[in-house]
Amino acid sequence: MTKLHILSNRLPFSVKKNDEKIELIPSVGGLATGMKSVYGQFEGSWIGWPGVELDTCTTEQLLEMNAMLKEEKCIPVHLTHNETLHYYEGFCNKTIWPLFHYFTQYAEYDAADWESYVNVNRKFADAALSIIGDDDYIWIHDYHLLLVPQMIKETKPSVTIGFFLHIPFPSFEVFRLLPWRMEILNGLLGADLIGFHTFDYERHFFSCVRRLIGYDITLNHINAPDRLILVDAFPMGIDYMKFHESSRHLDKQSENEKSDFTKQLEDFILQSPDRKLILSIDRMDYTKGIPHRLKAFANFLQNYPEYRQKVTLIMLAVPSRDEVEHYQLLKKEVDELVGKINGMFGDINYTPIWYFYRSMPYQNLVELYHACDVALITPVRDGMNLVAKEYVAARTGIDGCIILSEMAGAAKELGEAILVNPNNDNEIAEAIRQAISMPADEQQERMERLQDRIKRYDVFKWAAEFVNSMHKVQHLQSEYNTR
Ligand code: ADQ
Repeated sequence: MTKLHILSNRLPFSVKKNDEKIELIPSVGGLATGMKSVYGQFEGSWIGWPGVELDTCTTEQLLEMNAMLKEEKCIPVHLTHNETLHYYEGFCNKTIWPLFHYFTQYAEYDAADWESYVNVNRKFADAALSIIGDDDYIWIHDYHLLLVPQMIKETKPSVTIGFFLHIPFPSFEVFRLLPWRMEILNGLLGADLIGFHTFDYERHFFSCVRRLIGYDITLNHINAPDRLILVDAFPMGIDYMKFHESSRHLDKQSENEKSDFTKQLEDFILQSPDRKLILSIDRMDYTKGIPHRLKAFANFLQNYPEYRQKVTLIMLAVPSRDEVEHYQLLKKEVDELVGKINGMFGDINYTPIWYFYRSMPYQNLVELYHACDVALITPVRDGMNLVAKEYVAARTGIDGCIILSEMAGAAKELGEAILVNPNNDNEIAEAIRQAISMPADEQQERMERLQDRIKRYDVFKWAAEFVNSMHKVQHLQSEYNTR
């Protein structure tokens, strides 16, 4: 039987070490959910880093961890502290992440980080090569593993390799800044199918391939000397029904079934029923546009004093990559801005911004999506942005408004949202006013269309379409080779 293997930086489990005991915690992220659906149909393994550094484990812990992961069909790629420092924190998060999100001034070009990136990609490729059969499929994920397609293709050319990039692919003028641009492009071109969230990223990729490598491209086929490579847009979806049903459950639950969190939210809304709640949720990342968003909210309160006391911004920021300096500086800036705005516009009865710097359990996340009138999502760059889709799925009263940055991949699909330029504080302030005063029938009309679309192209459809295209590319390649 043909097998489909998955390769990603992290496994769908996090390993926790409690009092020397090993525990596997399943990941609830979109990728793990989507993959489970295709994973069940094929035999195969998931290859990735279990999330603990090799140097911190005893031999017994390592053996126990490997055995537990094997039960889950997971193959660990163990990384040392030095590797997480140079490969992950270094090349992935200080070079590729800022550059691909157009933060060219943040990108560092460090030869030691690059060397580590090559070595770790080789480790992942070797782990895959040790288990894949000649006719198997392998689906590689994201910017951590850009060199792996070529490394596998060179050793096992008959394997069908798919690669999906979860972040933007930048324009040629930005990509060309990378000292290792040729190695990265050639690494990716080892794949048979390359997927992006949007057509724009695909277009930028084609332009880099044309200008740097010189391959001919017809429609969405790259005509490489040895084979055809298919490139396409696969906008990632979410598990719509999971969010929608969880939210429906909130509508139906009795008073004593309600969580403390829901009761507190309801009490707060009851104190002032015409109060509007605006929700902001992201990882604490400079690409997410959090300082601009806060300044825009301050502009809104400044320009429309009649809404003071009546609008609260609930801002959740999940700690992320806090070992990297730019993230520490961002956290400081956000802390200060929240303090400044609350100090400026708040009083004993009114706190304009509720700020939580932590991860939230899924249930609380749904309760917030369910309770808030507006989602304010204004990244300066974002490959897709799943929060926007989760908010749509969790609206059961078919009302609610989204203010969405045009720089998020999701904007291509969510045309009924209020689209804004995330750098324009005044435009965002106006959008907030428009959202909280939008007539109910207009909200409903927009939300129904959004829900139809997000429901139809969910994460299961996304994963299935990618795998179908892996089948399709095999046929295209055999036609191409017999020409
Ligand atoms: P991210 O940059 O992490 O993903 P996003 O797509 O918004 O961004 O996904 C964040 C996920 O984290 C969502 O599922 C959300 O529910 C969850 N989350 C956010 N805040 C949380 C909190 N406080 N507590 C718990 N969970 C929280 C990368 C790319 C994106 C791309 C995705 C998928 O940067 O552009 O959409 O991959 O391809």
